[in-house]
Amino acid sequence: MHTVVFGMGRTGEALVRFLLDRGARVTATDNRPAHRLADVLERLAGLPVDMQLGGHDRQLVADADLVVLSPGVAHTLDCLALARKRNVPVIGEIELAGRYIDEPLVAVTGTNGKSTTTRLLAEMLAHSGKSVFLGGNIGRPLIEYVSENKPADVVVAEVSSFQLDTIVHFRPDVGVLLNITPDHLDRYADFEAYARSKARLFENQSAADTAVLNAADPVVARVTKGIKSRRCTFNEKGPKECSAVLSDPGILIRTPEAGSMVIDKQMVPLALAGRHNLENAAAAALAALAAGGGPEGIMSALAGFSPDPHRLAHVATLSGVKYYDDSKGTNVDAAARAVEAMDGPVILIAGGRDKLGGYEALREPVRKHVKALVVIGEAAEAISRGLGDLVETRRARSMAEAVKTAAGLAGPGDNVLLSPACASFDMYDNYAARGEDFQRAVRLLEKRGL
Ligand code: UMA
Repeated sequence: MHTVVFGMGRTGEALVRFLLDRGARVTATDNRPAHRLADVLERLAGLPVDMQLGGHDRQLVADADLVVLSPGVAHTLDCLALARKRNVPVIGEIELAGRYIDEPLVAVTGTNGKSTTTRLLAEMLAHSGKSVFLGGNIGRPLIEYVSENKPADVVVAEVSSFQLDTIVHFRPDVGVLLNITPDHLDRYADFEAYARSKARLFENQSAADTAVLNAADPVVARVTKGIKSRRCTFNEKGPKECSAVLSDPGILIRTPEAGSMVIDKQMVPLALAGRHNLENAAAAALAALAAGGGPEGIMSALAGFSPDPHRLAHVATLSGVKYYDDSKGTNVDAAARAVEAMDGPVILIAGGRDKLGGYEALREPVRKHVKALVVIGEAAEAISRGLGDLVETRRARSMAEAVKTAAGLAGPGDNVLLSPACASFDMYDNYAARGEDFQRAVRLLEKRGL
């Protein structure tokens, strides 16, 4: 069995190990040349894997029996055509992993709030006494769970649209779709194609499976019209058989599994401030109940929850200016939410790899809350064009320069916010590396007493 693995990042490495363990002949390929893959090559040294680096040869898949793609590799690549023509399956990593997972699987997707909801949900199940594997787009490829062979009670996965593009039979017992707003339009033909990709989460579900859906999102409603799954909805106006209603005092949840429960707003920690986080908490609670969690576990997980280190994280307060790292704000909607969550005027640092959806959704929040913009990366020009008429806009060539410029524009009571509205890949390996660079630059200011 000859398997060709596309992409040699975190997923590719895990795939190679899994496939070799199963006795497959493996060829791995990556766009990047060997010197830019030194770490992974070192870790895989001595293993019997053929490599084709620095590009993907058209003939590479000619004698393959199976092709497995990393999420970052577009399933529309030209060189995959030959495999498809020969009826060789071209699948993604979550499809392959899903075929070996027998335990209950809960998968979370949506444009924003995926990671917060996925982590919260995993915590809710853990606090309900279940052993949980947490992985997928959030960090650990699902195939690592299969390789480890340490069965958990529940597998909780964040899944991206990229991962859903390459499924065939992938079928979560519980699927969560939080919201759909423009993102990744650099990879999809249009918004509709992106939205349809998200709905694929439910395409193999039956009435025995659960779909947790945002009742107030018209795009979610539209793309999930025909699904066969049992529906549990959050953002409902009034209670239904399986629903969560968000109101002033808190979240009213009703499910056939647990009856009624109320999550008092006072119980939701500061780390989950804002309406969107109440939505995330409601979705996580519905999914946790569907996967065997209990009300007590849900409440105690909520009480102890701490956010992602690059999601609206307060880094420092220097000369009365607060610095926030929201590097996880990788699309326009996320950045708009971050700007709106700030208390006081904002100096916004934005930019990176443009996702080509435009910056329209940021205009109103920028007009209302932003004092000045500092733009970085490949999208600097596009952001200046989209928002520059609203506020003073400066260009910076590095994160250090951006932070310095923002500091110069800020006064006591202001907030310097990195919420890029773009992907990080023009300047960094990932959003975490970008956030760390921002935090380093802020600490440097602190050290210099600025
Ligand atoms: N590559 C090619 N050919 C291509 C494109 C890429 O060879 O045509 C190579 C790159 O040179 C690189 C490798 O593929 O060496 C990277 O593979 P990858 O982009 O799939 O990255 P991984 O390290 O495997 O990480 C992936 C997810 N990355 C993406 O979807 C871009 C991670 O999500 C995920 O945590 C990880 O698998 C484990 O499941 C990150 C992400 O940015 C957080 N996700 C996007 C998002 O959240 O917006 C979808």
